[in-house]
Amino acid sequence: MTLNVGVIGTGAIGQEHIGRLHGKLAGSAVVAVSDIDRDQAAAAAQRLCPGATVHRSGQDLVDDPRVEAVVVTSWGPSHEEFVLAAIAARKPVFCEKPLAVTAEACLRIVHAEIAAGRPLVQVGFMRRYDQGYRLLKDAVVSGTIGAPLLVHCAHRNASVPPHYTGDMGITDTFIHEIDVLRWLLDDDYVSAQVVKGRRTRHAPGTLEDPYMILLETRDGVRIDTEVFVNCRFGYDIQCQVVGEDGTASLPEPAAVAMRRDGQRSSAILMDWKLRFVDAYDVELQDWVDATAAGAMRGPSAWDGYFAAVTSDACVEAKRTGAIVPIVADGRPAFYDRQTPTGRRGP
Ligand code: NAD
Ligand code: ISE
Repeated sequence: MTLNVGVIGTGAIGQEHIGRLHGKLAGSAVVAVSDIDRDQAAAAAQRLCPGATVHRSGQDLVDDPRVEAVVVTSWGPSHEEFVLAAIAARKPVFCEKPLAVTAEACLRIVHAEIAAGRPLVQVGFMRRYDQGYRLLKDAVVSGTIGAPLLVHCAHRNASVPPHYTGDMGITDTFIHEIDVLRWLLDDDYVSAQVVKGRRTRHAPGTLEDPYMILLETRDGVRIDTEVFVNCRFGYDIQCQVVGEDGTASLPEPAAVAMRRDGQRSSAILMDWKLRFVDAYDVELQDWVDATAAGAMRGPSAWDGYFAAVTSDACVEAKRTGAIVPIVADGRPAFYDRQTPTGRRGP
């Protein structure tokens, strides 16, 4: 059985996911694509999924009877429209993060999904599928380091493109930590603070870079994260949990250790595509398998909503310098079904 997928948005990650869903993973094929840049969509289809229909709009793609499930990889501000269209058509939809750009928009998706009567939405929080984060969660859950007290993280990108502006350090980048740490600790957040410091001369335009984000969880765990998106040296994701009896750290990606010319060195990956290549594969294979079986078990629309509430609070904290409370609606019982393993899955 092959799941026929339509992909809306054929930019960087859209092309990555088309390559996965058409040829790399088992049980799926990409039968339709669309992008506001139609030429780019046509070129991507020709290269990655020849024969796929190139639709004029995302809505046309959703309406295509051959499309059984939808993948949304367009720019964040367009996600809400396409996810709501897929829900209206009762088609399962995998949406890259962020689910939508505001908490209100995410809540509209939550309400539409509940009204549809069955889970249809998965959000692309792929770090939950990364082997390193899974091992780290096992270490925390096993109690080996005692109760978690503090978490130290860094999210560093070598550089960012010109369209990366404003608060994208939070809404596009830190949103990964927001989701994965909530899953890792099985906890929710209660407050956020942002501490800005000296600005790197490598930051483009008026972008503020780097800064520190401090989160407090319901259980009292304190999390500090350095967000630094023009660090130059590579793509670097760090996470260390400090417990009552020890610490546990995210493993570094495997790299050959070299000795040469009086130096010891090992390569650092330069972007997210390679750093999380296996996690994306596992994530999408799981989505294909679950979708084909009529289930939905990954990060839910509710997780997307809670991430947006947190990211909205971080944006306000960055603007005001205040410690901002994080207040979300109560989780509807509907979402208990999508998290069968552990308190919050996947
Ligand atoms: P990109 O700019 O390379 O590609 C986005 C594409 O969307 C472009 O081709 C653009 O023309 C298209 N698009 C924009 N509005 C559209 C609309 N209304 N209808 C159809 N197409 C439209 O960006 P990207 O890096 O591929 O990011 C896309 C999404 O994926 C973003 O939400 C981003 O946050 C997310 N992303 C996630 C990860 C991850 O690690 N999970 C990594 C990269 C990007
Ligand atoms: C990008 O959209 C991603 O999701 C990457 O994982 C992240 O590291 C990067 O900062 C974002 O811009």
